[in-house]
Amino acid sequence: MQERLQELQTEVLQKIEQSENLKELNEVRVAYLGKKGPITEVLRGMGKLSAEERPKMGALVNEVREAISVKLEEKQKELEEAEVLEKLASETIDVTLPGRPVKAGSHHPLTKIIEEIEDLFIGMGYQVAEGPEVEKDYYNFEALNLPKGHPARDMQDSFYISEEILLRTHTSPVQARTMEKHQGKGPVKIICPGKVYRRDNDDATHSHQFMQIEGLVIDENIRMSDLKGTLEVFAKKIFGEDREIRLRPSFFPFTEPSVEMDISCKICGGKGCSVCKGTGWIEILGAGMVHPNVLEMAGFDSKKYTGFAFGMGPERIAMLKYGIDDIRHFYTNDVRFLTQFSRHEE
Ligand code: 2NM
Repeated sequence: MQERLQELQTEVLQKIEQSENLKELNEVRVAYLGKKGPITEVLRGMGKLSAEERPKMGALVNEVREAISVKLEEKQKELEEAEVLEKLASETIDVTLPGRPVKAGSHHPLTKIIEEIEDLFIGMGYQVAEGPEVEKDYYNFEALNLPKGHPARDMQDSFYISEEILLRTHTSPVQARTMEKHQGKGPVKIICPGKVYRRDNDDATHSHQFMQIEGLVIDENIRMSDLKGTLEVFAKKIFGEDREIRLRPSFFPFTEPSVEMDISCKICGGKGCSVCKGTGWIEILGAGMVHPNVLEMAGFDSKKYTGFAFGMGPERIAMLKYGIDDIRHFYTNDVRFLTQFSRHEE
């Protein structure tokens, strides 16, 4: 029995020494010192010993167990320390390495031009007004002097949802709604940016969905000269102080008289090139004095109040300002296009 114990001790101590990690060490502990282990077995066999042998043997077993425990504890400490060191080594970070750059997004070029135009008009005392994109026929056409059967409201040109509901074809219904809210009392001074929809085939200069910005001023004694001065300030602020403007007579159902505004071509300096098609002038917006029918339908006394209105396409403004050749660039969101505007005049 004594020999068996000696053997066991040598064997266990060796196994402990050979353990490479805490899991293995614990397996050794369980295998040799556990209830079903060989040491317990030796203890059980002590019942067969004589009265003299028993205490001697008992002392020896304790000695062996003590030796194993001490060795186990030593090894446990050693392995624990090794594990901590290994963890520290594997988690080392080099704080001197350069950081990974964070890719910041940028404002969409259309958002930028719209906000620039909004800011310009806010600076002149305008308020920004918005309204629904799904609109009543009444506000989109009727209230704007486009009665049923008018050629400019061809069913083929609009997205109708029902007989009386459609996707707005311009932002003018927002202005009709705002005028109505004023209950015949001026002044009204608003700028209306937003999405509009038309049944067009998409190409380089047309899109079935695009943006519009319209302005409206109503007060007593508003004259054509107020419109012209306002548009001149706008053109010079957006395109540069060196630009000239000119107004040409035109027609819109909701304004009378109506005009279109051109700016002088910067590319050729007025001599004529492909952008201005040889004329030296580039068309950028439509405008006019609000038609008395429009004022009256919205509840304004057209003998007391007059007003001017204008409308433009921010896509076209941005295309001219930044030299963009295809309107579809605004909607396809190619980052090679979008990132070109990330540092513009910031
Ligand atoms: C344009 C051209 C001319 C316009 C008129 C109105 C309203 F609602 F006040 F009558 N809003 N917008 C207008 C006038 C729009 O876009 C080319």
